Amino acid sequence: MSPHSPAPAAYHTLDTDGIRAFLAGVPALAARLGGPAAHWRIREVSDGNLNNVFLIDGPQCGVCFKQSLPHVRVDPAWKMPLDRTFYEAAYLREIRPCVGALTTDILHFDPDLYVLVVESLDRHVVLRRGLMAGGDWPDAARAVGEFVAHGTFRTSLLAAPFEEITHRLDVFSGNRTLTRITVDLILTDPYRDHPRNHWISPELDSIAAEIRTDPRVRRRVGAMQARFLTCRQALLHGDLHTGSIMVSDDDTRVIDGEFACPGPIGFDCGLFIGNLLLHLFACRDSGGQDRAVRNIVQFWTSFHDTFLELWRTSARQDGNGDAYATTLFRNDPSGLRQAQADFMQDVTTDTIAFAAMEVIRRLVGYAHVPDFDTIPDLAARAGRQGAALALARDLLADPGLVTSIADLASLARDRTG
Ligand code: SR1
Ligand code: MG
Repeated sequence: MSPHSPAPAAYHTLDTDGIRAFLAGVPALAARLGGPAAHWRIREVSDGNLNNVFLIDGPQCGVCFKQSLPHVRVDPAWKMPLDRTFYEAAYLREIRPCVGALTTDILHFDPDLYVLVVESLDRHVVLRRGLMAGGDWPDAARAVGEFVAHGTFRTSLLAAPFEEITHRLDVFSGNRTLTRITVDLILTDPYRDHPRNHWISPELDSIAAEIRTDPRVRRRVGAMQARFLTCRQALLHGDLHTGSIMVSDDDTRVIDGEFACPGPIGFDCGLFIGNLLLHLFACRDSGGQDRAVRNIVQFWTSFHDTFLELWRTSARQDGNGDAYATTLFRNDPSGLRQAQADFMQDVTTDTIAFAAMEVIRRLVGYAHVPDFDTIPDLAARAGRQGAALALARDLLADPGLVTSIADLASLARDRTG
């Protein structure tokens, strides 16, 4: 399967009648929904920036329908190729065997209409929206850590020989449309004048200018650009913010893998932690702030411990990954432990830098987060955003400021005032 380019002639954007007819024409989906198609309830739930998303409920079951648009959903003037649902489908096929029910099951992909159908999560809420409403899901951050650990370890050269790994990663190197979005919006635009950049108030002018003019920030951002584009450690989700997580009382799912690409593991970790930091700075009550700090630490502990456990188990079972090969360390267990600690420290360093860059792009770049909308007073909102930006600036300017995620969380907590 490979994506069409340019758009196939058969492509058209489906409205609710079109969706009903489409689903009725796929026997497995029609059977899953049950009953006559005329009885299916179809509602639009598009929440992200890029695609149309609908939930369809039948008498038996529900499904989630997602279709690429030939433009950015929230900005029709921004034209975009359709191939993103192809990559999301490919990511789900790749990752589902690694992470099981921590993501959704793929039910159907149509390569002409760029339609992806997955299981419906209609008893779940988007984690970002839930956190903004003051909710708490004490197991969610741990589950996301497990997702990242399994998904990245098992698509890395720690887990299998290069013949099994690199050609699978190569597929996702083709995800150029959305990788360009990441390169521009996260890694480049906030550090230059660009019409897409904006912020909520002139009170942020000075910190935005400082971020752009500090030579230490510039050097670090350059290094992180190179790291993102050259370090093919594993298959990344690529857009792991709190809007890409669905939670219920007893279940957590990672969705929206359309930005999947090969890259450094700390990128996924950094985006998730960056969004938890943004939530922390947007929280005004100490209970919410405590929970945000707890979520950061729980995510990291879960990711770190699960990843290392997978590595140790693989090494004990004579794992045949070509990186840090078991044969190299057969008579040197302490050498392997040190190598593992060094590897995890590199992931930590990447995570802190990418978290800082995610904070910056979500406040002075394009695609801001809504978390701060919970602060009605604009000056107070700008004050909190300024504090988050100053922390991000300091983290990039001084790589020695914090060297662990626990220290990052407590420094951020101190800076919320
Ligand atoms: C034009 S896309 C803007 C952002 O939305 C997605 O969720 C990604 O975060 C992307 O950077
Ligand atoms: Mg998304």
